[in-house]
Amino acid sequence: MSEAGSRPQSGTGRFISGVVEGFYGRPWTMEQRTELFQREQKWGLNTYLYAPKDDYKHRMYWRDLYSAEEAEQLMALISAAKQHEVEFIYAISPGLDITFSNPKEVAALKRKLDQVKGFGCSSFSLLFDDIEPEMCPADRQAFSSFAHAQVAITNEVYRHLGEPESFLFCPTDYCGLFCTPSVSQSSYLHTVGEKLLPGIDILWTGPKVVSHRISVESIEEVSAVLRRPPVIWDNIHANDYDPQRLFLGPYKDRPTDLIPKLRGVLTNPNCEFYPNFVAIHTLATWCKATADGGPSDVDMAGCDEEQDPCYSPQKALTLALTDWLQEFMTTDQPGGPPSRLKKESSDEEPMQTDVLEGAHVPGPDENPLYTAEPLTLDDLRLLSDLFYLPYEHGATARTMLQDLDWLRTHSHAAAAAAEETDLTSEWCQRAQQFDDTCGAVVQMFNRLSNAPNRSILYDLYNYICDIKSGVGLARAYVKTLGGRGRPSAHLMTDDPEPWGFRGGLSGEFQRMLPGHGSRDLFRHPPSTAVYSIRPYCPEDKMELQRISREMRRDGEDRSSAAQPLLISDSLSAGETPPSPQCGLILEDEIGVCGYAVALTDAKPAAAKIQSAVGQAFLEEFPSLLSVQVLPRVADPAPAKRMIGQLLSSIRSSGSRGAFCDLRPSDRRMLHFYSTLDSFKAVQVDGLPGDVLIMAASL
Ligand code: GDL
Repeated sequence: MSEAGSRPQSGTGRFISGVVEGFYGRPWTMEQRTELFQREQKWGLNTYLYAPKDDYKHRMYWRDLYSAEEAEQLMALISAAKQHEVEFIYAISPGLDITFSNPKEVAALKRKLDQVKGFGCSSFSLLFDDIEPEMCPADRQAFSSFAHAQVAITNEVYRHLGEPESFLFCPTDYCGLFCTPSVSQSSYLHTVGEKLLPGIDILWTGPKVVSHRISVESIEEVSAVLRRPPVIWDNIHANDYDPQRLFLGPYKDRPTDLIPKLRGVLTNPNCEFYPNFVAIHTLATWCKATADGGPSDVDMAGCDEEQDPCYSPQKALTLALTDWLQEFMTTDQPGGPPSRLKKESSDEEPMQTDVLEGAHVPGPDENPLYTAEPLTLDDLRLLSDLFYLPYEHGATARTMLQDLDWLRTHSHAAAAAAEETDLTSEWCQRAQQFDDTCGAVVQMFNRLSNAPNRSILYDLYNYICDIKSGVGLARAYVKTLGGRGRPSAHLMTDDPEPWGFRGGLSGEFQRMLPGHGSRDLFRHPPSTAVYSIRPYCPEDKMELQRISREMRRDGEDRSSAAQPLLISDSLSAGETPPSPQCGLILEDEIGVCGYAVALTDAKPAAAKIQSAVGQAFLEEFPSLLSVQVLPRVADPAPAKRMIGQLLSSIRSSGSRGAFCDLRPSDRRMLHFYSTLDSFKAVQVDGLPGDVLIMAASL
C-alpha cells in the first residue's frame, strides 16, 4: 500500500529560498556563514541548507557525534540563523557506506540527528546524491530496490524526528540526465514519489547537474512523478568541478513562471564565500520577481533572447554589482586602508580601522599615490563578464574572443592572401580595440588589488591573476601577429617562465587532446579515422601529383586570378624528388590523403624557374617544403606531425631555415601555417604580390 496520501502544506508553506552549502572542498567558516545569514535576511531569503560535502561529520564520518567544541559552534550558528530569521536545515549524507537494512545503522543516524536537534535545530535533510547506486547483498535481501531502501530509512527518520515542518530528501537520481530511461519512466523516481511521505520535500537540480536552463515543462514533468513540486538545488554558480572557473554572472535562464510551480530554490554557489555576492543577490531579486522588475527597453536593446516580463538578469546584475562595490570599499582588516565609503548601516559593517592620520599626501611634483584610483562599477561589470556563467561568457569576454579569432584568421599573411588590402586598416582597428580591452583588464586588476576589502580580494585573487596572465599572452600574440616586433619576448622564448606555459600537468594533458581539450571536443568529437605517416618512395609520385592537382583545382575554383609559378611546383608535381629523409606520405583507410616533401637546398629549384627569391633570403632559409592534405582530413594534427618530422630532418641536414611558397588561393595551407608558431609571413622584395612566403628559422 502506498504510504503517501494527500499532501499537506509542508513546512511553513512559504517558498523556500536561499543557499545550500553543498559543494566539495573547503567548507565556509562559521563567521562567513553568519555573514551569509545577515545578507539573506537583508535580501529577503529565508533558508540555509548545511551540507558541506567535505565536512568530516556531514558525510565521510556521518556516524560520529559532534565534540563539545563542535557542538558549541553549531549551536552558535543555529542561533545566529534564528536571529536573522533564516531557517537552518541540517543535512547529513550517509549514503557512502550505510547499510540500510541494519537497525544499528538506522539507530546511528537517529542518534546523530537527535544530537543536532539538541543544538536547537528543527529542520533536517537526508542526502543521497553522488553515491554508488549498487546495494550491498544484505540490502538486496531486504529491499526490492535502492529507492525502496532510501525511502524506508528517510520516512523512519522523519517520523522519529516528529515530522519536522521542513524535511528535505535528495535522491540519487537528482537530475533529468541521471534518470533511466527518462524522468517520466524512471522507476527510481516513481518509487520515491509514491512512497516518500508527503511532508518531505525533494531536491532536484534540473535537466542536468549544472542545468543551463530549467523550463516550466521539465518541472511539470518531474513534479508529476514526484507527486510534489521539487525544491531546486541550483548548481548554476557552483564551481567546485573546475579550479579555473568562478561564476559572477546573474541568476539566469530560469523563467519566473517557475516560481509558482516550485517548492523553492536553493543555490549551491562558488566554493569561495565572498565572490558569491552576485549569485545570492541576483537569486534574491529573482525570487522577488514582479512585473516591474522586468527588462526595460534600454538595457535589453539588441537582446534577442526570450524576455521574462518579471525579471531581467542584466538589471539584477547591475543592482548586485552596485551593492557589491560598496562592500569592496569597506575595510575589513585591522591596519588596512581607510574605507572609501561612508558607513551605510552600522550593524552591517565589518571592523573599521581609521588610519588617515599621518597618511602621506604627495606634493605637486611628487609621485601620485599608487592607490589613487578607486574601483569602479565598470571594473566590476568587466570582472563579471570575464567570469560569467557556466554556459555563457559575458559580453566583453565574447567580444574579446571574437576579436582574437578574427585577428588570428585575418592576420597579415591571410589578408595579403585574400588580396584584400583594406583589411589592414580594419585589422589594426580591431587589434587596437582588443588591446584596449586587455588594458582595461589590467587596470581592473590593479584597482581590485587596491580595494580596502581584502577578504573579497583574496578570494578572487587566483582567478584575476589567471585572467590577467591569459589576457597578457593573448595581447602579446596579437602584437606579434601585427608585426609589431616581439613585445613580450620573455613570454615567447624557447625557455619561457612557468607562466608562459600555463596549467601544470592538467594543462599538459589538455594540450595533448585534439582541440586543446576545448568544448569543440563535444561539438565535433575526434574522428575515428586512423592516419599513418610513412616515408615517401618513388612509386608515390602519381599520388603526389594527384593530390597537388586536386588541391590546386580546389583553389582555382574560388580564385579567378592567373596562377603564378612557384619554386615548389616541381617538387609537388613529383618532377623533383625530395631530398633524402625529406618525404612523407599520409594515409587513411581510403588511401593516400596527404604528403609533406622538402628540398634541403632550394637553390637549384629556384634557379630553374628564375625565381626572384634572392641569394640573401636563401642563405637564411635554404630549404623548401611543400605540404598538402586532402579536405577529408579535418584533423590538423597529422599535417602538423609531418611538418614537425620534416623540420627535424631539415635541421639535421645542417640547414638554418626552411620556407614554403604559396598561392593566395591556397587559403587552407596559409591558414594552417599561420597557426604554427614556428612559421611567419616574410616579405621578399621582387616577388610577384601573388606569391606568399612563410618561413621558419631552425
Ligand atoms: C553535484 C553535487 C554537489 C556539487 C555539484 C557541482 C548535487 C545534488 N550534488 O552533483 O555537491 O557541488 O554537483 O559540482 O548537486
